[in-house]
Amino acid sequence: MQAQVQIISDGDSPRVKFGTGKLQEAITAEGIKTEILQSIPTDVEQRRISISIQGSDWFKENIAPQVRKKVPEKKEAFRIYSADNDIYAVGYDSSGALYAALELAERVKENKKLPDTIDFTDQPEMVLRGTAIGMQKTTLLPGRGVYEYPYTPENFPWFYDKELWIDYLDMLVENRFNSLYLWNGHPFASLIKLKDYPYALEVDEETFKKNEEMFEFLTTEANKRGIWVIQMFYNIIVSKPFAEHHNIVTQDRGREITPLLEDYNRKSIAAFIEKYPNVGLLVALGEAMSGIKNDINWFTNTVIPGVKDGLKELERTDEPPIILRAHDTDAPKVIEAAFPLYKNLYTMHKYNGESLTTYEPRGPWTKIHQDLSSLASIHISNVHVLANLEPFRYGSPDFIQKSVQAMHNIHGANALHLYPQVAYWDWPYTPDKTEKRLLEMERDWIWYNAWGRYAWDDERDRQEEIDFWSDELSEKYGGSRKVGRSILKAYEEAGEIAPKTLRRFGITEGNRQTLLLGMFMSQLVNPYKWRVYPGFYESTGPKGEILIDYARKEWNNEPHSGETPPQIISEITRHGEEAVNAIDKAAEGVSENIAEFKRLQNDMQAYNAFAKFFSEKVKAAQLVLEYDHSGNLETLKEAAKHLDKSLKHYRTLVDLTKDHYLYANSMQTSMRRIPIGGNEGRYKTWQEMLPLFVEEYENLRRNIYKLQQAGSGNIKQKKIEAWQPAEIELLSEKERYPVEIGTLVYDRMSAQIIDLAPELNRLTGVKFQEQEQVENGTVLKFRNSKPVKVITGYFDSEDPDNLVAPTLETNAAGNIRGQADITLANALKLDDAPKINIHTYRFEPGQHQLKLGKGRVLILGFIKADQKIQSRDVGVKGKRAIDWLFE
Ligand code: ADA
Repeated sequence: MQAQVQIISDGDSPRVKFGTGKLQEAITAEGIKTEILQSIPTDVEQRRISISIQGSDWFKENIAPQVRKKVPEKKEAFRIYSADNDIYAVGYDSSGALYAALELAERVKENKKLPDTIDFTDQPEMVLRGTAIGMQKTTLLPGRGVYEYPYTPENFPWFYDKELWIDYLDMLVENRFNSLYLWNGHPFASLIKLKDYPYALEVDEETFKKNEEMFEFLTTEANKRGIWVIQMFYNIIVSKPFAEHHNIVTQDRGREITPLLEDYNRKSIAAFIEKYPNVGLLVALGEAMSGIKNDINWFTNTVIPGVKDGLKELERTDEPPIILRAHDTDAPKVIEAAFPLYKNLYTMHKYNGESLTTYEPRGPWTKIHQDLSSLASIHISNVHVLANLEPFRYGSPDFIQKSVQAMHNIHGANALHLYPQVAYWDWPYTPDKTEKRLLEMERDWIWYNAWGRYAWDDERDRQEEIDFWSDELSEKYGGSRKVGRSILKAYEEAGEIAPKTLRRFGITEGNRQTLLLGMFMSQLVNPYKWRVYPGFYESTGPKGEILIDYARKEWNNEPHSGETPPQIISEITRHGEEAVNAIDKAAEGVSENIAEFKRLQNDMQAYNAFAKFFSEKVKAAQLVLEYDHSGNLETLKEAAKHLDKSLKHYRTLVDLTKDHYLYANSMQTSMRRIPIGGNEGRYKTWQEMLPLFVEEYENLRRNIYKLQQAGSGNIKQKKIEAWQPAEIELLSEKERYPVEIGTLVYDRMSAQIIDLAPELNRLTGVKFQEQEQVENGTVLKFRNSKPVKVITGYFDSEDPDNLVAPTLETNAAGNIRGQADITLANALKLDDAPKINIHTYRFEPGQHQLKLGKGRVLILGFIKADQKIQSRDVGVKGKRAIDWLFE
C-alpha cells in the first residue's frame, strides 16, 4: 500500500532525524502508513509533514518562501503550522526542530490522528534543563575518600548498560531536558591517559576502552536527543595511583597548591577537552581545597588554562561554557577574577541547599543566587540531594511549579539542574524493598515530568494544571479524572510535610540530616548543640520562629511572628490526614499499575504517621522548654505523655516501612549525623531507630521520677569520671599546660580557665601562640603507639579569628576522624571568651600531623581512644541545657 503521509526532513541533523523517527512511530501506531523522504517531492498527492531548521540550507531548498512563517529567535523555539494540506514543523535550531517533531507526535498519540489545521509556537523559559547522575556509591570504597569512585564495571555495572541509557535518555527528551551531568570526584583518571603521568590512570586497559566506548555512545545518543553531557569534578582530588606514586594523599582540604598538582590537573583537563570535545565541565572548587585565594588561583591558573590548552590542540577558537558551582567557595569573587581570562562562564548554586524546603527562599543564600545571576549569562539552580524527601515518593506539581517560579523571580536563575528524587548515591535504584529493584527514573516519573514541565514554562494556569495532572494520573492508574484528581491531592498534601517540617525544626538542609527518620528530643530543645548550619533558618523558608525562641517568647508573653512551631505541626498533621483520605478515596477507582499504587498509598500512610509522630514530639519538646522556664514538674509529666504518643506513631511508621524499604537514606556513611551517626551503614531504617527513641522516653521518665523524689531540690547528678589521658610523643616544639582552673591557654590574663567539665580534668594541653594560629593555622605533630583522640576546643562564635568547627555541609570529608559532632558542649570557661565546645579527632598508632585552618582553637590534650565517652551539654557558661533530661 502506498504511504498516506510523507515525512520529509533533513537527515543530516541527528536531532532532526531522531525527531522524525519518533514522529513516524507515533503516526504508524495509529495505523497510518508513512514514508520518510529527504527532500520534498513535487508531484505527489499525499499529505506531507516537513521537519526543518529555519534558515538551514535544507530549509532554503525545500520550504517554499510563500509557506514560510516566523519562528521566535530563541534557542530551542519551534513552530508547527499547517498550510494547504501540509504540516510544517520548524525549529529555530536543531533542538527546536526535534521538539516540534516530538510535540506533533504527542498530539497524534493524544488525538489518534494528525491535526487537520494547526499553528502552535513554543519556547522554553529555562535555557538549560538538566538532571544529575552520581557516579558515586552509598559507601566509601576501601582505602579511598569521599567521591573517589573509578569508572569500572565493578563499581557501576549500570554505566555499561546501553539499554538503560536509552531508556533514561528517552525519558529525558520526553520531558525536554537538554543536559545531563555526571558527578564524580576525579573522573579524569578513568577517562584519559597522560603521556607525562602514565601511572595516574586508575582503570585497566580493557575498562579504559569500555569507558571510551561508553562516553562515545552516551554523547552520541544524548546529542540526538538534544542533550548536552557535562562531567562534574571536585577539586583538588588526584587518583589513588597518582597519590601513591608521589606519596601524597588523594585529597586534603588544607593542602597547598604545588606545581605538581597544578601540572597534573591542567594536563588532565586539557586532555579531557581534547578527547571529549562535546562534553561540558562543571567545576566544584571546594571540599578538597579551601580558602578563596586558593580557589581563585586554581580556577584561573589551572582549570581555565587546562581548558584553553585543550581547545588550542583542537584549533578551536570558540569558548565552550565552563560551569562553576558556588558550593564551598565564594563564587562571585572567583567569577570576577576569571572573566578577564574566559568569558563563557556559567554559574550554579543549590536551590534550597540539599533539601526541598520552600518556594519562598530568602536570606544569605538567596543573595548568592542574586549575585551570581546578575554576573553570569546563565545561572543554574541546582535542586541538589533531596535529603528531606528520602525515601518516600514525592510529586507535588504545585510545590514544584512555585519553586521554579521562585528560581526565576527571586533568584534570577534561568536554568535548572535536578537531582534524582531519592537514592542519588544508589542510582539507578530506589530504596523500595521489592523483589526486583525499582528504577528511580520509572518510580519517580512524576518528579521528572513536573520539573521538566515547569522548567519549560512555569506560568501555566493552575486550574489547567490540576486537570493536566489529574489526567496524567488517571492514565497511569486507570480510573476517571476524579480518581486522578484524588491522587494529585494526595501527592500535593503529602508534598508539604517534609519541606515544612525541616525548615521549621531541622538542624540542617544538608544530607548530614535524614529528616524522615525523625529527630531526638535533644535536637528539638537544644538544636545548637547539634550545630545548626549557619544561614539555614534565614534562607530556606519564610520568616518564623524555631521552637526554643517560640517557648521563650511564650514564657515572656512576647508576641510571635511569622511561621510558628504549633502552626506547622497542626498543618503537617492535617496534610498527612488529607493525603491518606485522598489516596484511599482514589483506591476505589484504580485499575492499573496496582502494585505501584499500593506502594504510593503506603507512602502516604507513612507520611501521615511521620507527621503525627513528629507533631507529638514537638508538643513534648515545647512542654519541656516550658518546664525549663517554670520548673513545674506537672508540665514535664504532660511532656512524657506526648512523647509516649509519638512513640505509638513511630511504631506505625516502623510497621509501614519495614517490609517496604531497604533504607531511608542513600548516603550510608559517617557523614550522616542527624538524627544519629550513620557510621558503617547503621541506623538507616526506622526499625533500627525505634529502640533509641524508646530509650530517650525512658530516660525522661526516670529523670522525672528522680526529680519527684528530690522534691523541690536538685537531683543528684551521677559522678562524672575524667577521661583517661593517653601517652604520646609530641614532635612539635610546644609548651604543655595542665587543663585546670587557673591555667592560661594563651599568653594573656583573660585566657584563664575559670571552669571546666570534669571530663577534661586530667588532660594536658598543648600551647599555641594566639596570633600565630590566627594568621597561619595550627599544625600539631605527634607520634602514638596506641589509638588516641586529640581533644580540641572550638570557640562558639562568629568572630572570624576563631576557627570554625568541621562543617559537613561543605566538607564531606569533615568527619573522617569523628570530629564533626560536638562531644561536650559548653565544656570550658575562660575569663573572656565565648562558649567552648569539645570535638575529638581519632588517630591510629603512627606518626601524625593534625593540620587545622586559620583561627583560634584549643588543643587540650590526648586521651585513649577506646574508652567510653558520653556526649553531653555541660553548661559551664550560662545555664545548663535542658536536654540532660533525655540522657
Ligand atoms: C556536601 C554533601 C555532599 C555533596 C556536597 C556537594 O558536602 O554532604 O554529599 O552533596 O555537599 O557537592 O554539594
